[in-house]
Amino acid sequence: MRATSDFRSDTVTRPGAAMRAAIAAAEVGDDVLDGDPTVRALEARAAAWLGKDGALFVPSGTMANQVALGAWTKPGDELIVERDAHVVRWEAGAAGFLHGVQSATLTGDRGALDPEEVRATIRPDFIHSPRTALVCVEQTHMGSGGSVVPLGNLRAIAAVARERRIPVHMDGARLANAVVASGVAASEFAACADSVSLCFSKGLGAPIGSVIAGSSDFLERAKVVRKRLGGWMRQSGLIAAAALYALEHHVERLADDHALAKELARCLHGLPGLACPPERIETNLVLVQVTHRDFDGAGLAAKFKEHGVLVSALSPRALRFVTHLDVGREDVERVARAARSILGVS
Ligand code: TLP
Repeated sequence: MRATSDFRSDTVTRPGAAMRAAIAAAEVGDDVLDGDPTVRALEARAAAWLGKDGALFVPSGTMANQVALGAWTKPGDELIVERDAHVVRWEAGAAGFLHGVQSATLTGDRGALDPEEVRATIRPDFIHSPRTALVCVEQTHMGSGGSVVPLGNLRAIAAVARERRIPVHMDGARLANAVVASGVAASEFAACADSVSLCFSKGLGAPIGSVIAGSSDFLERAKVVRKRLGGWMRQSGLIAAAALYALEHHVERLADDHALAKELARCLHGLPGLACPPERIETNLVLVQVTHRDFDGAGLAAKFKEHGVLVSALSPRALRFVTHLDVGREDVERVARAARSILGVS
């Protein structure tokens, strides 16, 4: 049994022996001067998986999103985005800070924007209005607990945006989870967007790295933004090798994480003051609503820690458990035991 069972995020995984061997064996070069061969291989492989012309390797999912925003917008522009999206809630105001753009936020239904609301939010061509420069979608949608935004909805959003010649960016940090959960190809989801980010350091289990993919025209502009943000790295083949390994070996196994997340929800749902209906768990995130009269989210997380379980308190009323490569059935059993002990259930 591990000393702690870490459910805070799927970002916590550590590379195993085979991934470390791939890192050690990586052929590298100076990516800025000559192109690093392993980075190029990863970019080509990710672009093919996403059905895009190309992809750029960047250090993080946040940078992938911000490279896209910088490539699509000008200061004074506006983007349309779901109110709980990572780009507005979790990137420290980067859209305004880095690019001078503001966000028109809409409330989604488990991450899905209403196409008619998007249409109504697009600004008219009017001197007093900001220009609507971008629509952002997120797949899977983190804020609603890893829900898969349906392909039909993404297509409808893309149709509305394209009518008005507005590009769509997809934050696909956990796109691979959506692919495995739905059976829809990554390229089908990605076809609904003009740029797509994809993270290797979440459920795919690599230590570092994301890509931002799109058309050749988009990538020309994106390269300049990556350069400005300091995201063009040198012998980055070392980390790209881990990402390549992850893309080759860790996609299908995400189904195990999804099954484990459902199992975890079954253990917790209905305990006093906790709700996380298992039928709502679609991928590897379990959002638990906390309505206990003695504990808020942070209080419960502290109690879980005493039992060797690490979990994130996303708000006073919500805990988030995330399943990944480095937790298994015995860790879920530990959560169940801990919860019963904390809540006094025999
Ligand atoms: N999300 C992290 C935290 O920032 C909340 C997590 O633990 O879930 N898009 C989405 C949808 C994400 O969930 C994240 C990371 C990112 C982008 C940013 O990725 P990084 O952390 O690599 O910058």
